Amino acid sequence: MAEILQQERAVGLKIKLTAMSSKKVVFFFPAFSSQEATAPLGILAVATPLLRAGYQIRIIDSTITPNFQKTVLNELSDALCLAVSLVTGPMIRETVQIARAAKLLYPDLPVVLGGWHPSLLPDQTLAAEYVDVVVQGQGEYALLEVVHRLEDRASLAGIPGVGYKEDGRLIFNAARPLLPIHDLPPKAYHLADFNAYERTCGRRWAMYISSLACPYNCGYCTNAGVYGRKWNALEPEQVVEESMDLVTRYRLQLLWIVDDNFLVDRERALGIAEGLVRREAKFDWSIQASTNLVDRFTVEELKLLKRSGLSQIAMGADSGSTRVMKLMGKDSFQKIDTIWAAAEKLHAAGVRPSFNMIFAYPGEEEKDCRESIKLIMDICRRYPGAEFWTNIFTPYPGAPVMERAFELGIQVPKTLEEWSDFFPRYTVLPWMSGKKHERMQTMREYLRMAFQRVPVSLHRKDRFTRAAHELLAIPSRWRLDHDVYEFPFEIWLNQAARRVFKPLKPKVDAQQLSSEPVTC
Ligand code: B12
Ligand code: SF4
Repeated sequence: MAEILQQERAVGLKIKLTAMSSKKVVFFFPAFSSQEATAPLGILAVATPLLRAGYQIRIIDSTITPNFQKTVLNELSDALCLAVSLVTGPMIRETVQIARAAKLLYPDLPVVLGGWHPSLLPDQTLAAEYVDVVVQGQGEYALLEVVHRLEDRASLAGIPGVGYKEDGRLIFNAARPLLPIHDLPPKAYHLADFNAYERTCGRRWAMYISSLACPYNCGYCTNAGVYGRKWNALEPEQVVEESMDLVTRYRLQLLWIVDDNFLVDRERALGIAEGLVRREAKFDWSIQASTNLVDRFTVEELKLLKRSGLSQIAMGADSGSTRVMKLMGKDSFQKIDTIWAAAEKLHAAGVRPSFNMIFAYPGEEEKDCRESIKLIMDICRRYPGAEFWTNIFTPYPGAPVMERAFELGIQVPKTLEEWSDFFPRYTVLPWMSGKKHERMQTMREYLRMAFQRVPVSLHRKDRFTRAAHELLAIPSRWRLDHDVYEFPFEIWLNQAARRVFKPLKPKVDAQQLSSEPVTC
C-alpha cells in the first residue's frame, strides 16, 4: 500500500479536493473471505436512488479487481466520497487499509461506512479517525441524503439513521424507521460485472431478496437488531417476474434468495413455486428457512418447490442438544424433531437439506457437543446428500447473547480494527481456547472430510481427488463416532495432497479462509 501511495504521489496526483463539485460516488466492497463471489447486494441496493438522482457510480469489489487498492485510489481522484459496505470480521482489514490510504491522499474526501457492522456498532465505527460518516440500517435513502448534502457542502444534521463528525465531535441523528420491502427501489444489478464474478467463483449466480426480517430472535443472531422482527415480503407475482427477468438478462445458473426466513408465509412460497413452474423456469434457486417452517410443508408441496427449481434449503439446526437449543432461545419454535422431519421430507422431495451447526455456544458441555456430532452423523448416513456446515460460536455485536458478554468473560473489542479477527472459522473463546480449541478445529476438519458438501462456488474434483476423499471419509467417520482425534494423520495426508494437487478453486483472499454459510 505504501508503494502505491508513493506511486500516486510521484505521478503527481495532487487533487486535494475537487470532490465537492463531483457527482461520482466510489463504492468499495472488501474481500469477504469466500469463493462465493457475486455482486454485493447491499451496494446494488443503495446505488439505485443515487443513479436516479443523476450520480455516477463506480463499484470496486476487491474479490474481482486485481490491484484493487490502486484502482480505488485512482477512482477517488475526482469523487464526491468513498462508500464502503462491510460486515463484522475480516472485511474490516481491507476497509481500514483503503480508508487510511484514501485519507492520506485526499484528506478532505469523506469516507462513509454502511452495512451490518456500522449498523450494529455505529459509535465505535465512527470513532475511527479515518471514518467521517456512518449509516445505520437501510441505506437506500440515507445515503442519497448524505450525498446530496456533501455535494452542497451542507451539514449532515437531521438525516435519520446517520452519524457524522462535527468539530471533532461524534453526532448521531435519530434512527431511521425501517421501510417495508415493497417500498424499496429495485437493485441496480446492471452495475455488476457477472463475467468477472463467474471467472472467480466458477458459477454464474446472483443474490436476490424477497422478504425482510425474521419473526424469531435466536441468541446468537443479529438480525432483530437491524431489521426488527416484523417479517414483510414481496408478492409471489413480483418475485416470479423479477427472478425470471434477472436470470434471463444475466444468464444466471443460480439465484440465492438471501431472505432470513423465506418460508414464513406458506401460501406465498407455494405461489412463487407455481408461478415459476407456469413460466417454465430453468434455473436453480436456494433459500434459507428455519426447520419448523420447512416441516409445515408436505412432501408433495416440497416436490412442487423442487419442480420450480428449488435445489437447496439452508437451515440453522445449530445443535443436537435440546439443552443448548434452549440456551440459544430456539426451543420455543425449533425442536430436534423438526430437524429430522426437514431432512426426511427434503430428501424425499429431492431438495438438498443443508444445515448449519454452532459449536461452543455459551453453556454447551461435552455431552451436548457429542449429541450434535451424533445428529450430524445419523442424518448424513440416513439421508445421503444432506450436508452440514459447522461454525465455532462467534459473539457478534447486537446479538441477544452479547448482553451477557461480561459475565461470559468475552473480551469485547473496543475499536473497529479489533473486530477484524471475529470469524467463525477461528474464533477463540475464553471457554474454548488452547488445546480445547485445537481439538475442536480437528473435529471440524474430520466433519468436513467425513461427508460431501456442495458450496455455491463450483468445485470440480478429478477422479483421483474424489477417490482420495472417499477413502479418507472412512477413518474420519470412525473417529467422529468414537470421539478420537489424536494423531490426525488423515488430515496431514489431506493437507499434503492439497499442497501437491493445487485446488482448481481460485484463491480469494490472502488468508484463504473457507466460508461457512450463514445461519438461519
Ligand atoms: C449473502 C450473505 C453472505 C454471503 C455474501 C456474498 C456476497 N457476495 O455478498 C456470504 C456467504 C459470503 C456470507 C458470508 C458470511 N456472512 Co453473511 N450474510 C449474507 C446475508 C444472508 C445477506 C446479505 C445481503 O446481501 N442482504 C441484502 C442487502 C440488500 O441487505 P444489507 O446487506 O443489509 O444492506 C442494506 C444495509 O445494510 C445498508 N448497507 C449495506 N451496505 C452499505 C454500504 C453503504 C455505504 C451504506 C450507506 C449502506 C449500506 O443498506 C442496504 C440496503 O438497505 C446476511 C443476512 C441478511 N439478512 O442480510 C448475512 C450476514 C450479513 N452474514 C453474516 C455473517 C456472520 C457471515 C459470516 C461470518 C458467516 C460465516 N459463518 O462464515 C461470513 C463472513 C464473510 C465476511 N465478510 O467476512 C452476518 C453478519 C453479522 C455482522 N455482525 O456483521 C449476517 C447479518 C447474518 C446473520 N444474521 O448473522 N454472507
Ligand atoms: S438465526 Fe435464523 S431463525 Fe434465528 S432469528 Fe436469525 S434468521 Fe431467524
